[in-house]
Amino acid sequence: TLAPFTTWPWQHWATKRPMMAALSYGEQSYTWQQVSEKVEDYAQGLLAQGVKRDQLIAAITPNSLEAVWLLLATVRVGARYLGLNPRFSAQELSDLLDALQPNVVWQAESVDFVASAQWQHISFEKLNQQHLVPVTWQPSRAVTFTLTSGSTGMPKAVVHTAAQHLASAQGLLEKMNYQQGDSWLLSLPLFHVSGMAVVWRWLQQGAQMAIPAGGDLEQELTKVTHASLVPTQLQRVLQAQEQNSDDISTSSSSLSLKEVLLGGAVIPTDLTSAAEAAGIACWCGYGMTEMASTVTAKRADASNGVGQVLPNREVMVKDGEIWVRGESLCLGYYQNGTIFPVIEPELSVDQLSTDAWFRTRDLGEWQQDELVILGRADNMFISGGENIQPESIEKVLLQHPQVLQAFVLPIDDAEFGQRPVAVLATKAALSAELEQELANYMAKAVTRFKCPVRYFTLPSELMARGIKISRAQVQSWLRTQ
Ligand code: 4YB
Repeated sequence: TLAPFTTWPWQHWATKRPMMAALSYGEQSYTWQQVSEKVEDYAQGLLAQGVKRDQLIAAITPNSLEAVWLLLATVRVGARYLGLNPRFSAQELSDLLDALQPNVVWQAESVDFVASAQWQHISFEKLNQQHLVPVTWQPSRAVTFTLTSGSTGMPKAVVHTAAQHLASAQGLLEKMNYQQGDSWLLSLPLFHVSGMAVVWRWLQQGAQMAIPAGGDLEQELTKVTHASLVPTQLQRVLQAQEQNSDDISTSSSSLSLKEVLLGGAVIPTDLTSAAEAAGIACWCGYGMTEMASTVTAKRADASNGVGQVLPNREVMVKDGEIWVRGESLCLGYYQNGTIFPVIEPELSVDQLSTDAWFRTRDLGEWQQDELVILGRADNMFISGGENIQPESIEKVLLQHPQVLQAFVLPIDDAEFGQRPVAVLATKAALSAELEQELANYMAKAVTRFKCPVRYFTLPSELMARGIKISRAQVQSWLRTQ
């Protein structure tokens, strides 16, 4: 039951509710009418610079008002938007541009990287032409390429249509309550599916979206009703609140928040109960780029599951692995100018069928009607003949009051083949005493072979360059220790 858009969602809302607030950025705000006009302006600008339908526009930018205009204008002219993390190294960015061959590149002024002159750069020069944009609303057109980093190698570019994004949004919004007067903070990057999904929920619902204008997340959260957060962001917000708890004005500050959607990584129940106690209604989600974000969700409770499957998707657990499909499943991965199906090669009979399942490589099980994520198949290692699923140990470490983030990784061992070590972010610095305390705690909590044999401090240079710390990067840092 998708909202029957017969035109671009922003034009739909510009007709239905022209004067209603739609978008805000700091002190600036735009009604649906104004959003629609801006998108037309920027679309004209793109056409004037030679952008054509089906072309690929790479945007190297943090979240900004301009990034949102560019995204919508790209969709408007029938082209495709590819967001690139401005904090990638120059080498990584050049490699990605070489691999994906965008037709044009746009970089925010704040971005240091200088893309080679081989790429045509576009700008936001104002254009007063009144050309007709010769593209009509077709929900089945590919509109976005969203990068997803596998466990190794180059990130993959996941291709979605507008219909797939809207199906994802619509299904989630049957559970979460996001209405016309509500505002969802674009609190995660547009170059990641979690940020992209915020935009499509906004478009689906005709509600409001807020683009953060400053660097202070806690401050931004006081102005909105909804936000998408990874668990570490919520953790930092709660910590900041704790520190300000003497100050009445800030301690009650996040109470305009009605609902927060969490996801992207293990969501500790300690964290959600602390947030709920502070008056923040938490939703726990499980999703992935290929499915245009959330697949299952629930209101946070005492159990560590990720809830039930949302409308428009299906989940199957087969031999301990999670498989997914549905209306939000992407068209495929983009490589060498072609879109390849994301489904497994061994399922080639189904390859062209619309009901093929995507194998997530996440391990999971059903517990009392809800899905529980047990880790990723490719993280498993063997120590002295025993299978070790690092996430099961990380979960226990995270329950220790001093532990903020935990990675359990294998190191080579002459006797056991491999043994687990822990790389941690802790509240207080990791002293010999704290290490001993953790070792004692773990000895009581898990079987002997699962006890980390060493503890390391997570180096700050590995922390959050994107929205997640890459396990592969922690592993390669560990090799240098
Ligand atoms: C998990 C996990 C979980 C993902 N427990 N492992 O709109 C949203 O749904 C949203 C809101 C807030 C924050 C993030 C999101 C997302 O979209 C997250 C989607 C995502 O992380 N996509 S990804 O392609 O970068 O990674 C997918 C992988 O992440 C999954 O295959 C899992 O391994 C892991 N993951 N949610 C444990 N709740």
